[in-house]
Parts: sequence; C-alpha cells; structure tokens
Amino acid sequence: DQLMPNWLRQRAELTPDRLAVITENEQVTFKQLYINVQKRVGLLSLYGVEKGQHIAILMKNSMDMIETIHAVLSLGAVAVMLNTRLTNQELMWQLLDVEAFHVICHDEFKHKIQDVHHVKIIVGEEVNQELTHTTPKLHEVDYSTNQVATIMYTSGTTGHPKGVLQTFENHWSSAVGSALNLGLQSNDRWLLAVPLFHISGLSILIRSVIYGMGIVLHERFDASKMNQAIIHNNVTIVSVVTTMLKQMLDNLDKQQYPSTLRCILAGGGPVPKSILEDCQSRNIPVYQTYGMTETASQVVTLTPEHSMSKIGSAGKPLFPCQIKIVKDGKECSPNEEGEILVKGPNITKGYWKREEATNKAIQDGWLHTGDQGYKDDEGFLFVLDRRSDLIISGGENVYPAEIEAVLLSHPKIKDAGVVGVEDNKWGQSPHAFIVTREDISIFELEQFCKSRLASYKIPKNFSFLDELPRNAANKLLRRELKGRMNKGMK
Ligand code: S0N
Ligand code: AMP
Ligand code: MG
Ligand code: MG
Ligand code: MG
Repeated sequence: DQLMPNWLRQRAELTPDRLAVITENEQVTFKQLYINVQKRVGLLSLYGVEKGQHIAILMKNSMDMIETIHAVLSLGAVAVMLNTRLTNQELMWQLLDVEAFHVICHDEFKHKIQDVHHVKIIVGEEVNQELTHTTPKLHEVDYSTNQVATIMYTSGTTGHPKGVLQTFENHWSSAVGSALNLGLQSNDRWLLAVPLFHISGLSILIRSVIYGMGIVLHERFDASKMNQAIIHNNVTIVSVVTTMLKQMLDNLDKQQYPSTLRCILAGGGPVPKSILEDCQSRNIPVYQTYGMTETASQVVTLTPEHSMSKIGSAGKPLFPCQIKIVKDGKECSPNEEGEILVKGPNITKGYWKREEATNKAIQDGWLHTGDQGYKDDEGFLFVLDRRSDLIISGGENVYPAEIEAVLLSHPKIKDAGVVGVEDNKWGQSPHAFIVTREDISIFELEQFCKSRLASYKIPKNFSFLDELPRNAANKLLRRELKGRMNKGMK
C-alpha cells in the first residue's frame, strides 16, 4: 500500500489560482475550494465522521456536493454515492446494505430517506448554516492506494444491487489512463452534466484535481445550456450518454461548435452509428468509449486518429488496461464474438460484502463484464448490443430480473417477463409481459411499480399473455419474448 498526498491539498499547493469549478452562479479556484473543503472537514468531524466510516451522499450536482465528496475523502471516510432517482425503498435497501453511518443529503431528497432510522441524516441547509461558524480542520488524511474511496451500487442479472468498491488507485489509474489517451492541454475544461453519483460524473471531478483542470458544472442536463457552455465557456471536453448527445445535436441545429471543443466523450451505453456518422459529417469530435462502474469509468476509448477509420468501434484499451474476448473459456480469434473481459489497475477489488459474486466476476484479475463483443483484426473493440439481461435507458441500467421480481410480488400476477424495446428518446426502455391470476389495470400496475422502482425502471408498456415462453428447466426465454415484440405483438 502506497501513500499519495491528499489530492485536493496537493492540487491547491501546486496551482492554487487555477479555476477548479465553474457553476452558473459562482466559480472557485483550487485554493478556495480547498479552504471551503477544510471547513466542511471541520464540520463533519464535529458530526463524528471518522476514518473508514461509510458516509452516504444523496445530492444533486452542485458546489455543495463537490465539497462534500472531497471532505468525506479528506477524513479518510468512504463516500457512498446514491442515485437520486431511486425510490425510498431502493435507497433504504442500499443504506442498510452498505452500513452507512451518516447520509448527507440535499433538502429536496430528505423525504426519500425519512424512514431510515439507523443513520444520522445531515441536511444541506443545516450544513450551510453551521459552516459559517465552523473552524476549518487542517489535518486531512493522505490517500493510500489500496484504500476504498467510494462505493457505487450497480444492479445485476439476479438479486439485489451490489456496492462496487472503488479504491484511490482505481480512480488514479483511470484518470492517468484517460490523459495518456486524450492528452492534456493547459486550457482544458471539462463540462460535467452527467450525475456525480455515477462514475461518468465522479471521474471528471477526480480528473480535475489530478490534472489541475477546471470543470464547468451543470446541476441538471439541459441541451441548450450545454451547447451554450460549449460555445461561450471555453469547454474543451464533455462527457455524454447517447440521449444527451442526440438532444444537443438537435438543439445545435445549423450552428457549429467552436474549434476549442476537442472531445465529446460518449459512453454509458451503445452509441448508434448513425449519430457517429452525423457527427463526422458535421466535423464534431465525438469519441466512443466503453467503461463501467466496476472499472472506474473508461477502459477502452477510440483514439483521435482512428475516429474516422474505425467508426462504430469503442477503440483500444487505455494504456494501463487490457481486454480479451472469451467464449466457452477460450480466447476468441479476431472478429469472433464472445464475452468481453477487462483487466487493469482501475478495476474494482470487488463488491461490498459479496465474496461469491466478487469471485465469480473477477478471476485472475480479469473482470467478466457480461457484455458481448469482438476485436477486429487490428485489435479494435466492437461492443455488441446482444444482452437480453440488461436494458440501458438513457445511461441508466435496468435489469429485467429486478422488475420481474417486483411484478411477481403482486398477488394478481402469476408470471412476468421484461425485455428492452427500442426507444427513440432513451435508446431502450422496459416492456413487461405478464400472466395474471385476475384482471388488473395498467394504472394499478404502474402505481404498484411507482413506490418500488425508480421511474426509469417502470415498464413503458404492458402486454398480457396466457403463458410466458419458458424452457424445460422453467427458465424464462427473454430472447423469445423479444422476438414477439419485434414481430409487432402487442
Ligand atoms: C439523460 C438524463 C440527463 C435525462 O434526465 P433529465 O432530462 O434531467 O430528466 P428529468 O428532467 O430529471 O426527468 C424527466 C422525466 O424523464 C425520466 N427520466 C430521466 N432519466 C431517464 C432515463 N435515463 N431513462 C428513462 N427515463 C428517464 C424521469 O424519470 C422523468 O420522468 P417522470 O416525469 O415520469 O418521473 C439522465 O437520465 C442522465 O443523467 N443520464 C445519464 C446517466 C449516466 O451518466 N450514465 C452513465 C453510467 N455509466 C457509467 O458511469 C460508466 C460509463 C462512463 O463512465 C462514461 C459514460 C459517459 C461518458 C463518459 C464516461 C467515462 O468513462 O468517462
Ligand atoms: P454501469 O454499470 O452503469 O457502469 O454500465 C456499464 C455498462 O454500460 C457496460 O457493462 C455496458 O453494458 C454498457 N456500455 C458502456 N459503454 C458502452 C458502449 N460504448 N457501447 C455499448 N455498451 C456500453
Ligand atoms: Mg453495471
Ligand atoms: Mg430535465
Ligand atoms: Mg449504465
């Protein structure tokens, strides 16, 4: 285990006067950010926060949230990043599972965790008032490589979501790998409008302190505001998921991005070739990337010089990473399809309290991603849209099994199967097939789902069947259900 200096302190010492964060109403330099964070460190230690504790954060993108993340890390505690779109029940489950000591939340989310009694809830407004008379704490911890910095929950093909452990080394090697691929320029400024509670957003914050690079922070996604920021705010790089990019291109219309914009990093799910080609013809520098929560963001990103010749590919591995394609335990030959395995210092050491799942997912250092793909004869990765067990809606993962379990818990439902269908706005959205014991209305079904599932997980459509296709072992044949969808069955 090796020690690194506290990243924010080091950055504030190296380049104190550089801009760190620009929001709609304020901007701070690294030095100011560091001072503000020290106050928060002081306040959180008054609240009893200590090294090693799990401190959950339920906040919207904001200066508060950035300071809170740095403060938690600076105390040596672990920041548990909660998705604000989840329901009370989903959040409660994660808070219990992760054994959170405190939750720090914005006032508007307090109602979602009211019933959680085992943790102290620290509300944003309270904090801001107390901060005015808190003495800063001047002794933040150094960071050790093997220590867990953050935990993010990710669902799986079966059962409950699992907490992905992300160490300082995971984040560090991810940030360095990204810079070695995309390069680092002294005028770089990264637009952050994806959620900080996902690794897509958090990884930008981490790159910012490690690189000494400013971020332009948006509280919520707004295509027009993003384009304005790119055009007027000297943004050089921006991270997006497909639905965001689509809306930005529509909004841009006949306007052009300035040449200062050097990279639109597009990931979190498939990026249709038509959009990539549209960007290419309009001279918009879009780079597809493949990565996940378990890999602390990008693993494979298309390099600038191949963006034309390898359109549709996610690229080659970042310098610290390796990929291989495996089928039936054997490595595939070029152009042969199989499961994507990835390896590197950015890969999680496992899932919180899930030894079995960890050992299954990571073997000899290789993470089995569950994704299908192939490498072409020059080693470029193509991710295939072949999974029937995962639906990606606007960059949010939806696992059919999770929705099926909720539907099956309704007394009137005898059987349920969920598949992803093409959705013009979100890429894919869930569609449920159900077999009922007695009549149930769509309204009743939706209400039932609403209290149990985040809204992006609620099926957009329901079809009623007499029976679901299952094999001899009673396993649901989702692919067959999907086939019925495609044949236009309603
Ligand atoms: C697409 C987003 C921005 C849409 O949110 P928006 O427009 O703010 O919606 P709201 O106004 O809040 O709600 C309006 C209605 O829409 C529903 N809704 C919201 N989001 C979704 C959704 N995704 N699917 C379906 N419905 C949605 C709301 O529920 C509401 O409906 P009602 O009114 O009925 O309640 C937002 O979804 C968003 O931010 N998406 C992106 C999330 C993300 O970042 N995902 C990536 C996760 N993966 C990773 O982090 C690994 C990959 C990675 O690191 C990466 C990814 C991209 C780029 C770079 C990288 C990298 O490697 O660095
Ligand atoms: P998450 O668990 O939210 O981090 O999502 C990671 C998942 O998103 C991956 O396992 C893939 O299934 C999907 N994904 C990420 N990048 C791409 C890409 N470039 N093309 C297709 N799917 C992707
Ligand atoms: Mg995942
Ligand atoms: Mg919105
Ligand atoms: Mg996702």
